[in-house]
Order: sequence, then C-alpha cells, then structure tokens
Amino acid sequence: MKIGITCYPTYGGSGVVATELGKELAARGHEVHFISYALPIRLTMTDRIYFHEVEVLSYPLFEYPPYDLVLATKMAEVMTRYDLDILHVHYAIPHSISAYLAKMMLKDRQIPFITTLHGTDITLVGNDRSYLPITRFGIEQSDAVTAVSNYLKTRTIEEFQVHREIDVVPNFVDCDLYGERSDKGFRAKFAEADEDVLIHISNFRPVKRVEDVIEIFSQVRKKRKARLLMVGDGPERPKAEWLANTHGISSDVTFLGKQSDMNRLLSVADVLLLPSELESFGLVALEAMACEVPVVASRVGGLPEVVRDGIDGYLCPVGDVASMAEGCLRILDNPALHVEMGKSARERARKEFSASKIVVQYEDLYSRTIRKAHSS
Ligand code: GMT
Repeated sequence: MKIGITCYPTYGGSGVVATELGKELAARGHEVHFISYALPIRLTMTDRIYFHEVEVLSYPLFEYPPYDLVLATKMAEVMTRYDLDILHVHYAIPHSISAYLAKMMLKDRQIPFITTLHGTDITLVGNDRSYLPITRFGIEQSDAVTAVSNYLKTRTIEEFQVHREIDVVPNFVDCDLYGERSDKGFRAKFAEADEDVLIHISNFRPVKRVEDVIEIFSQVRKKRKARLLMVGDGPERPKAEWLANTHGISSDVTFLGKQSDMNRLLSVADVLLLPSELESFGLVALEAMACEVPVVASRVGGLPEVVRDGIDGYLCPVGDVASMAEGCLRILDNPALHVEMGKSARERARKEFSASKIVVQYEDLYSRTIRKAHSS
C-alpha cells in the first residue's frame, strides 16, 4: 500500500507512535509518505520512506498563519502525485480537519483517511469548548477512527457524543530494540554501582506532575542511595529543579533534557516513575516494561490497561506520592521481586504490545477502509 502519515514531529508519544508505525510499515514493504512541518524526531530515512515538508508562508496580515490549510494543500498534493491509497493522521487537531479538506479537494479519487486519537486531543484540547465541535466533526468525517486504549474510546464516545465505530489499537514497542542491556560503562555515566536509578521521561507538561516525581524520589532517597534521571523538557522543568533544590537533593537529580536514545537510558534504570494526572496510554511505561523496568505510576486513564498493579509495577491514586515512594522501596528493597516484576513486564510488552502484533491490526484496518471507500 501507499500510505500517507501526518503527525506532530516534536517530542511526544503521538509523534513517536506515528513514526515507529511508518518505519514498521516501510519494513513490511509499504511505501510511506510522512507529511509534517518538520522531520519527525525518531524518523530515519530508509527504503520506501519519504518526507514532505509543510512550509507555512508567513505574511504580516497573518497573526496566526493557517497551518491547517497549508497542510491540507500538501496532503492533497502528495496524495495525487504519489497516488496514495490512504492517509493516516495522528492526533485529531488539526490533522483530521486538514485530511478532510484534502479529501474534499480530491473528491473524485475517494482516498480515505484514518484518525488515531492519542489522548490530549480528546481529554484536554479537544474537550475545550472552542475546539469540541470541530474535533467532533473531524472524528465523524474520518473513514475510520482508532483510539490507543479502551479508556480513550469510552471517553470519546461519552464526551463527544459520537455514534460511530472506534477501533482500539494499542500502542506498541520494538521489543528487540527496547530490552537490549547497555554496557556497565554507560550506566556508570549516571550513577555509582551501589546507587539505584529512578527515571522519569516526559514532555514536562502540567499533566505529567513532575513535582510529584521529585517528591517521590525525595522519600526514596531518605531510605536508599539513589539517583533520579529526569529526561525531557517542558514548561514544568523549572518547578521540578526548584523543588529538588528545596529538598536538598539536587546533586542526586540529573536533568538530562531532550534525549534520543530512550532505550539505552531505560536500560540503566531500576524503576520508571509516571505519576501523571492522566495518561490515555502511557507509551513510556510500555517502553520501560520492554526494558524489564518496573513502573510506578498513577492508576488513571489507560495506564491500568498497560501496567498490571502488583505484577509489572505499582499503580497508586493520582497525587499519592507516599504510596508511590512505598512502591518504589518495596521493589528496590527486594531484588527477587525487582527481577520478577521486570521479567513479567517485558513478557507482557512482548506478548501484548509488540510491533509485530499491533502493526498488522493497522494494516488490516487500512485494507478494510480502502475496500469500503472504493465500494461506496
Ligand atoms: O501528552 C501529550 O501532551 C500528548 C500526547 C503525545 O503526543 O505525547 O500524549 C498522548 O499520546 C501518547 C501516545 O499515544 C500516549 O501514550 C499518552 O498517554 C497520551 N497523553 C495523555 O493522555 C496525557
């Protein structure tokens, strides 16, 4: 198949999933065309992968340059020039609307588009009254819609009152890449041999509750020699840095900023902390699980569909930093439990969320959607 993919190219789970999907599809023989305003961060240009940049003209009249229109124009151009069979957009706003416009521009060709809902496009942004009607419209007009968890599907139906089929296709992880052990030398860059390594990876937005990460670590640090790696960047980073200072633990906390080798970093970690206010899936939890790293996270959104409480880590109420610290200590104080949880987590990632298991679900959906579009 010839498949167009649009996503946000910046740091964030939706762009990562879209990029990894494109790479997997190309490896399986499909031709994949990425359409976005920049090269997606994890995209490497290999055989059958193309990138089409959306360049937004700035003009003094445009206080807000109309990216959605330029994107629609580029989508239509790529769909025509490369004779695409289907377009798959990740994150509803504004991508589903641009895809709808592109489809209308090429009405005679009947090229269908699929929208994958990732989370904040429904729970935060799309839910805002100023975006809700247009988001609902994008969902209704899509030829197929997928959500990354049952939780997200239910919330979409309830809050957007959409009466259409939504397929749940969970996120996936490359279990060959995630799970390779790093050499001891790499771990030594971050921690002494007798220190535990806790890790948090996110875009440091308010929804991630990075201050809770510091609070949890602070409690763990009182009981054990440990180090915290804070990976990523975003608006809440200064608050987290300040809090680490206040607790007198700043020398034990390393802010690494944006990084690309997540698999290598995860492989040196003992526990992943993800105390988010909300996660529709929690891709980083899955990536940690594939690396045999138990997860201590909030019992919220789609996270219980990924992490089994007491088996792959611990899930606690949002904001309950004491229980989360207790969960970390239970794991770190008990090496046998640590190993057992890590192995269960990897096994679950491998069995339920491996690329080979999930990518075929998208392929199947593409084929069904294309057939339906041509038969109508
Ligand atoms: O977190 C965001 O701000 C948006 C989005 C993203 O692009 O990272 O995250 C969502 O999509 C991920 C990939 O499907 C999910 O793993 C995240 O749980 C989800 N974030 C939220 O629901 C907060």
